[in-house]
Amino acid sequence: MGLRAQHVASVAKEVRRARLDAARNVIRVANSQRVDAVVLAGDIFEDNLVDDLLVREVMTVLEASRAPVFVLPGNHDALTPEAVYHRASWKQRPAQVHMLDGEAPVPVPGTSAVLLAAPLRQKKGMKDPTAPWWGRQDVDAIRVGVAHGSLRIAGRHAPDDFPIALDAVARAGLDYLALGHWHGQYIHEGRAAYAGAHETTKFGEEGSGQALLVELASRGAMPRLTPVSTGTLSWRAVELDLGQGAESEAKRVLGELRDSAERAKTLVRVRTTGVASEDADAVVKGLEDDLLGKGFLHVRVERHDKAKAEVEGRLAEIARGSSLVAALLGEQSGALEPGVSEAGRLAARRLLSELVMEAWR
Ligand SMILES: [Mn+2]
Repeated sequence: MGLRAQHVASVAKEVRRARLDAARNVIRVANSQRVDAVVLAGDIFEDNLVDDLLVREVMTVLEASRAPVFVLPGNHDALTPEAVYHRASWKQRPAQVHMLDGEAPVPVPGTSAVLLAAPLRQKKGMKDPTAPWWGRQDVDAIRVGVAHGSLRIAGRHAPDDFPIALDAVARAGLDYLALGHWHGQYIHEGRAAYAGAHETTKFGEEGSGQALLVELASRGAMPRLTPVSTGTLSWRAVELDLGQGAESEAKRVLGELRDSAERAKTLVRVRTTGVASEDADAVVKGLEDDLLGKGFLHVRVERHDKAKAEVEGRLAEIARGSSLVAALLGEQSGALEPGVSEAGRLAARRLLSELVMEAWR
């Protein structure tokens, strides 16, 4: 809540409003499924500077929940002295909204389950937030951990990202571990999961716009996990390879976007790549106007292509310093091995263009 959405500044207000709508969806599903608890595993707020008006709007959403709502401070809304959770506006929250800000297990009313919380008190940290639970299995109840950080999966976490042991569930004797931090829904070995951000935050983000319905029958039983769609906006990212011919590519992109269900709720990003021919500018502009005219919420064209003349100029420059490159470009055809075919020369030229563009990036 309170996402600044500077990447889509012109519709930031709509994007922020959508996040409230999606939160209402979470509570609506929770009510219709008659859940025992709603667990929000951190980063409810973008930061601790969010507007008080937003804090009150979020409360109004949570007030509609029939089940108790448990809120864990994450790294964005960490429990620092300046935390949003210390404000008067948050302290006036509805009676069914509880903070997970302590170490003692929190019983879920009407069930035999307890929540173990790992509230964050800083933005970054090297320690596993679940470590204090390890080896403490003295509770005869369904044990649900609630933590915020990154599962220690190679390439998917930074050392200061509150790394979480892959076997945290076994170490702490948990039935289930509710995780927050990653935006995409991710289930780890059936007993730990990121539900995902309830609404997508940016282009190219996968698995967000969801919540997770978690059913725990008894201590030790495998949880039953059911993804629930809660997002309201769709973020479509498409690529336009101008090297493949601008006209046909523009047609393909238009066709790809034709099936967008609700255009007023769809943001589109078109990213151009490849070596652009002379007619590319006009075609790209035409495509942008076309899409804007079709009623999409937001259309952004990002040019990552290179003008043909520019690439040719750079190639010619390189060719002056290399007889092989010059030969491949066909400027000194005599320097090539007699066996090199015209097709081979063209392929080499294309490869060189790509290398030049790669170096530019
Ligand atoms: Mn986070």
